[in-house]
Amino acid sequence: MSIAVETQLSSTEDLKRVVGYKAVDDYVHSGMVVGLGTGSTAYYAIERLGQKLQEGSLCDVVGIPTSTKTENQAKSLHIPLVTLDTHPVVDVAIDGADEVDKYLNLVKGRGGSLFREKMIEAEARKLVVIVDESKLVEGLGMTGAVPVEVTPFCWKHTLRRLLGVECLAECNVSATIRREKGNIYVTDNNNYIVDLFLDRPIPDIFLAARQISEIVGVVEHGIFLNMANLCIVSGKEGTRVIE
Ligand code: ABF
Repeated sequence: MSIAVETQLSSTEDLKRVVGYKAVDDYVHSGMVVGLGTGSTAYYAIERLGQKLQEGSLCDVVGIPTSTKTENQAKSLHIPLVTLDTHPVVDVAIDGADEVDKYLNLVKGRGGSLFREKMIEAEARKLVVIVDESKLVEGLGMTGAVPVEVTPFCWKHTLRRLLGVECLAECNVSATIRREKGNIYVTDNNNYIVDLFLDRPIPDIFLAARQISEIVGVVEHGIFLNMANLCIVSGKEGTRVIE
């Protein structure tokens, strides 16, 4: 019996659920405007928020969704939704990440919703990142793509310009347009995503972020610098908070 419980608690879904629930339990209070992240970990935070509003242990909370997927989940749970247009200050935002370094800089967007995430989370008084420990890295850019949202207009040109980003040259950068079921993936903002792949961590992440942003045709990139206030991390040993 105890073995079954232990196995269950260390499943990937449990690792995601525990941080999602903890983020809401510890950082969301009645009356708050909450940025609702996107992804399979943020899913559990939204689930928890819906439960607490339903049972009445939280009230007067409104959410700002960072994707249409999250918007649909929040609506199904009857979480009242607003936008930055009417609620420009976000008390707390809760979201997952693809990579987290020791300074709490992040790579995000492998799930496809980086632009809305960055726009909303940039306005958050507190950004709570929720991950399992597999997302913790020594240097950013190594475990998968660094996503860049680009305009559909002349995207091949923008992709070539991204390949030419000077400070990525030493990481042997390669780039692909993101596809889904054979078609080019289209974001919630009707843009495309170029995924950058590197063979080593980006040496100067601030310079890389700046050089990528300077390319006309880039809408936003998935490098989130100096935005996260804390990170709740789950592992087989339990959860911990990095601040
Ligand atoms: C979003 O969800 C993205 O920015 C990131 O790509 C992803 C992490 O998702 P998951 O929790 O499913 O690993 O926040």
